[in-house]
Amino acid sequence: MKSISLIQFLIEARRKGQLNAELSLLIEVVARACKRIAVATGKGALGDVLGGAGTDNVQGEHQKKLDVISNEILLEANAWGGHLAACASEEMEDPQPIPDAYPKGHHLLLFDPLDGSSNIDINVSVGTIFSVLRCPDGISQVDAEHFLQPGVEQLAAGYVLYGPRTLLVLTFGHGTHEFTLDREIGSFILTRRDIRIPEETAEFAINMSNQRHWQPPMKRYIHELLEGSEGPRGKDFNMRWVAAMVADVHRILTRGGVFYYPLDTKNQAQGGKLRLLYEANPMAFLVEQAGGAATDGHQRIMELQPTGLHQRIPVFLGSREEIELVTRYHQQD
Ligand code: AFP
Repeated sequence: MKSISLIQFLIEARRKGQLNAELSLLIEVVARACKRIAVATGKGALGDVLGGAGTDNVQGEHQKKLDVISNEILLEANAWGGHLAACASEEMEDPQPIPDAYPKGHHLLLFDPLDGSSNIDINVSVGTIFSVLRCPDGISQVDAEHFLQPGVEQLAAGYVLYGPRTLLVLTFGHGTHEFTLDREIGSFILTRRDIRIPEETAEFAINMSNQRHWQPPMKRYIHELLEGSEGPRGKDFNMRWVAAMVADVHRILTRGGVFYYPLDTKNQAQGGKLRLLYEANPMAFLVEQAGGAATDGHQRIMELQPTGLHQRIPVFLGSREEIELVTRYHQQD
C-alpha cells in the first residue's frame, strides 16, 4: 500500500479546494507540536514530567507538569508562523495574542493541551484536542468574544491520542481521517480515510460512580441499558471508561459506541463537566463528520451559541441511534 503522509494529504486537499494554504500550515504546525508532546509524554519519570505542577488552572483544577509543558509547546509552536490571530487554551483564563514581533493570520486556535491528565502518572492514554475558527474580519485586537462562535463555524478540528501509538484524527469538513505517527521517520501517515461510526451500538462510556447524582432521564436510560436482554432494549450492553475523552471518543471512531457526560448535581452549577469550546465542539465535529451525532441532551452541540470561553455543557455523542434515544428521553422530561 502506498503511504500518504499528512503533508501529502493536506496538499491534495488544497488542490481539491477543501482548505487554504494558511489552514493547511496551521494543521501541520499543530501536528508538529503534538509530536513534541508525544515525546514528553513518553519520557515520563525519565524526563521529570510526572506529578503536579503546583499550580491551578483557570477552572481551579490542579495542573500536572505535563498540562503546563503541553500548553507551552502549543503556544510556542503557533506563535511565529503567521497563520493565527490568537490562541485560547483550556489552561489559560484569557486568549493569548500573537506577539507583535510576528505576522498575524486569519485563524483562531483553541485547544485542550492535555486531556485526561489524571491518566498521566498511571501511564494510560491522554490526548490533545484542538478546534480552528476563522477570525472575524477587521479585528485589531482579538478578545474572548471573537472565540464565541457556534461549532458549525469550525473550519477544522482534531485530536492527538498519546497511547501505545500516537494518532492524529482530523477533520476539515470533508470526512474524518486518522493518521498514525511513524516514529522511525517522524511523520504522520494516513491509516484510515473517511471513518464511519456504525449507527447502532451495544457499548457505552460513562462514569457510573455519578449515577446517584444524575437527572431522571439519564437514570431511566442507563437503567434500561443495564437490564440488558431482559429489559426494554432487548440486548446486552458493555461498558468502557478510560477517563480521557480522547481515548473514549477514539474507541467510538474505531468500533462504534456512545460517550456520555451528563448534567449531575455535582456539575449542575457550572452547566456540565466538559468544556464546549475545547472538548465538546471539536469532538462533535469529528463525530458528525464520521456519521455520528452529538447533543447536549436537548439540541445539537454544534448549534449552541457559546456564552463564555470556558463554558461547560453536558455531552452525549457517538452512534446515531443511541444519541437520538437518550436525547428524546431528555426532551420529553
Ligand atoms: P482532565 O483532563 O482534567 O483529567 O479531565 C478529563 C475529562 O475532562 C475528560 O477527558 C474525561 O472524559 C473526564 O474528564 C473524566 O471525568 P471523571 O474523572 O469525572 O470520570
